[in-house]
Amino acid sequence: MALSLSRQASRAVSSALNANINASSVIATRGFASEGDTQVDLELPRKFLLHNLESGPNQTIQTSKNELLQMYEKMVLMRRMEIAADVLYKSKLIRGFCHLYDGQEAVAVGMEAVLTKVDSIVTSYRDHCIYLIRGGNPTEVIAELMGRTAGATLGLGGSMHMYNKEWNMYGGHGIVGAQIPVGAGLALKHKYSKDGGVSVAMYGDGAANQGQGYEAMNIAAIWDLPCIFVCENNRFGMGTSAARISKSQDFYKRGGFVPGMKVDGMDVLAVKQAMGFAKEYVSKNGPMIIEMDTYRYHGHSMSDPGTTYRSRDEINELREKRDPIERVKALMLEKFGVTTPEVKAIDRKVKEVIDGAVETAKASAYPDPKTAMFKNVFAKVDAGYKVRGLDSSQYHVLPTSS
Ligand SMILES: Cc1ncc(C[n+]2csc(CCOP(=O)(O)OP(=O)(O)O)c2C)c(N)n1
Ligand SMILES: [Mg+2]
Repeated sequence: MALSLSRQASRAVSSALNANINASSVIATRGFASEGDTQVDLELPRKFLLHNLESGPNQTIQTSKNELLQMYEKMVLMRRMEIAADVLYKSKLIRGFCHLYDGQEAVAVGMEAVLTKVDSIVTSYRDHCIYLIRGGNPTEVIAELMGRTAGATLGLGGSMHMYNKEWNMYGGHGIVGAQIPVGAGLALKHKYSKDGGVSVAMYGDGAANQGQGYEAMNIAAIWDLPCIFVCENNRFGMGTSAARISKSQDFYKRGGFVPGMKVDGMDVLAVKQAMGFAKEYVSKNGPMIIEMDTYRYHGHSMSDPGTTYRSRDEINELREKRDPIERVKALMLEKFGVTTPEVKAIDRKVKEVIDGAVETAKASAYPDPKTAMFKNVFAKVDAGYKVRGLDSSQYHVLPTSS
């Protein structure tokens, strides 16, 4: 899959930006900008749609050249990593489940521009880029996909179960919708411990039809939990379009009494603005839904070519008109004085990082079968292994030789 779009596509994206800029010199305090960056006011092209809210995020956002460069680099890193995974899968170096995130990069990057590591995230099986943006590196992701010990979970979890407690990244869940109540539970933790954090529970348009999400929203609303329910509406659940299975596709309204916002999930700055608003809102008032209007370029997983239930024209149109990477690139080139060689230098750097990650992952060993079988499942006791978490009246000891 080509990383960059045609010049014509770039132009289409840039005219869609409709950016109205005023330069001002303000010290950056948030996002990926650094202190002293010149901040610029930008008008966000797409209006936020609101549900049960008197007012929403400001349509004007402040950003800087530095912040955009960083957002661009992070999104290109994700895109290249997922494309590398596609290639490795087709060479049979990755097997089993593998759900790619390309197309949806602006959601991950825009959210993380606001969140801190005190905040928690829990997501579905489409987790590679969430792991990456929370603090992981491409070697850990690619090695995990290949089942190697250099992987995020030492090659034991695989594509759907990337996790890191240190950065409050709670996975990686294969059961559709099951992570939503976990997200509400994490919000309870934040409220109970008064650590100032919020919880982000991510789910898809398909998962939005699951009952447990609404149970979680109810309890989060009753207890005023600082939970942001992020519905990534990428228009499909496997090969079924949201239109076929969702009586209402206004996912931001589906919480009823829970306020919601619909956001252009292909615009990293809009996502950042919405997240900033939501973080403040849920910390004071209890939960909120953000529906991210986004699109997945790949099929549902590697076993789905993704072309039988949607047309190539639809995919191409999305890529040409709304690609999140091209949008930021056009903005930087046209309004922030970034040059094409600067952009190309980032692209080259990212390519080297991903090529290096693939090589390191390939050189990494598979887990020792005994470790893979027993670690985190069984605990060593004198006579052999026992199931972790059970007391001696409840388990039979497995002899070491088994
Ligand atoms: C409880 C449950 N039902 C069905 C499945 C099979 N399944 C896996 S992904 C998926 C579609 C989910 O779509 P969506 O929530 O829109 O997320 P996306 O894959 O688009 O990110 C289904 C039905 C499952 N894993 N768990
Ligand atoms: Mg979906």
